[in-house]
Amino acid sequence: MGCRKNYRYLSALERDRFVQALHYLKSTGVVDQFASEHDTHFSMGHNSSHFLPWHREFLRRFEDALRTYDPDISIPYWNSTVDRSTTSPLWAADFMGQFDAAWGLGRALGARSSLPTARQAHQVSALGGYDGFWRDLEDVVHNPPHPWVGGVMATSVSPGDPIFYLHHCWIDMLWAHWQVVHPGAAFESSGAGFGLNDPMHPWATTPADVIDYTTINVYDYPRFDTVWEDEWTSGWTTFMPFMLNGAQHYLAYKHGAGDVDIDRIRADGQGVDTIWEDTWSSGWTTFMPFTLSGAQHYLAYKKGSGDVDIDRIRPDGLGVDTVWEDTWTSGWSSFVPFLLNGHPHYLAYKVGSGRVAIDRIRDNGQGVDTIWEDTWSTGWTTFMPFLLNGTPHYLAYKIGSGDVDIDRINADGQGVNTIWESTWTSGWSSFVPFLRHGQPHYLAYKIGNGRVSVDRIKADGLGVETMWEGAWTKGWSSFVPFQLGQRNYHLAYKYLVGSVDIDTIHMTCTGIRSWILALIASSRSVREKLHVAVRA
Ligand SMILES: [Cu+2]
Repeated sequence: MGCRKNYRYLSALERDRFVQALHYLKSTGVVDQFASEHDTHFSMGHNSSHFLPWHREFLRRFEDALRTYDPDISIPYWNSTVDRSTTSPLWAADFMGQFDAAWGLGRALGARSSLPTARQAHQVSALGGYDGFWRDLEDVVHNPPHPWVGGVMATSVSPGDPIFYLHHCWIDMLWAHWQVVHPGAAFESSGAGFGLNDPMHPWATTPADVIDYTTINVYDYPRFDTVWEDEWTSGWTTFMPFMLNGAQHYLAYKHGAGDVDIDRIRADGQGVDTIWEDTWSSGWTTFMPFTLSGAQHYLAYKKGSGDVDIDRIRPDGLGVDTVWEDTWTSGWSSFVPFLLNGHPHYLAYKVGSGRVAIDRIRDNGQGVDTIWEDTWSTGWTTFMPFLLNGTPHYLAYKIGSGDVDIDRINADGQGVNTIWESTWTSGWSSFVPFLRHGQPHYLAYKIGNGRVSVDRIKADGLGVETMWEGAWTKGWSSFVPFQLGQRNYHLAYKYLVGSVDIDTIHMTCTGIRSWILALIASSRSVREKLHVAVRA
């Protein structure tokens, strides 16, 4: 039992150990044996309902062989719908790149065929029956990467190229995910000799023996499960999350009507309870939360009129009190909160003029002081704050042009430094931050076509890596990220139709690891038993 991860989540040690084990198995002839077995029994493992279980068993056996070199190895996976570049770290000399010349693989990356798309993978995964699922998974998603890599990988001895195992690990993961999402879908035989209890030559193993992937390995990848859904009125424009008395709350506001609610999210994530409601003037465009002396506050601003308030949320959540008000110039479109030396600050930006300022909120909440000002280009629509090595950063994005930056806020609050810039496709409308394995990640979403991506910020802040991509329905306008226990959630809402749901982001391997750690902490004898079980 192990944790199969995206190869990008391998530590340097795990990566090197995997590479060394591959070289070891090549030197002992095992790699060539596996390639020859795949060739000999090609018709057993392809174009039939045995395709998925046959390769699951094939991978399990190869993984067992790798574990004779080091028992902690699990095969990592390559998601070819997101990792599409021939200059990806996948093909670097310290990883898969070194095998091309060393093993005479004759690869020609990208010369023939093209990789499957996230939308194709999503469409296949949405199929309800096993018979349709395996056929399209094999044909549409599994086949193209073989000729895309080229050389040995494009032939029936493809397991002679180690990328085969990373590719098939991902295919197996898609099957595992499909099994979780379609618990009632039965195995369907494609013909005589390919049933649930028919042996998969050259082994006596049957599909029934491997149908439960959790008895073999678990997969580590972001998975979104809806835990609650409902229909609300349409028109909620703002959701400002905050914590009160240990519970997750948010303030919801309708820009058009002025309706305002304070809702509490239930401790199990199964819904929300409105604890206070009122009607305010319309037109508030920003609610930026911060804490002062342990009390939850926010700055509210109307982009149209320039009206600004600092309000304090009552300790019981039953309403708010205005502690300061003023009128500013109109047009401030973004407020990015951060802490400097424990004091709440924010960066404010006008999308129309490019005007930018860093302000410090006074300790008594009675107003703000501007400590830096500048003028940038216009058009930045998103600023997603995150911490890297304890220092406030943000990712800035222009929905119109796709320009993207990662900036670091200077320690004295006197401006920012751009540490990375690039250009993406246009149209990303939401960036929802969360932590995974202690590293900043975010979910990015396009309201126009439903495209969704989970990206990780690189440890040095010099760019991001896409870990997963998919397709949801269009029209989600607000995402409220929050945590319950160790688990990440978000509440998602569609402004136009009022649909709302709460999704949880699963982190399978982390869950298992923390379960094991809890057991280890609980007793020494359990630890000894567990040690035996984990090794077994
Ligand atoms: Cu294959």
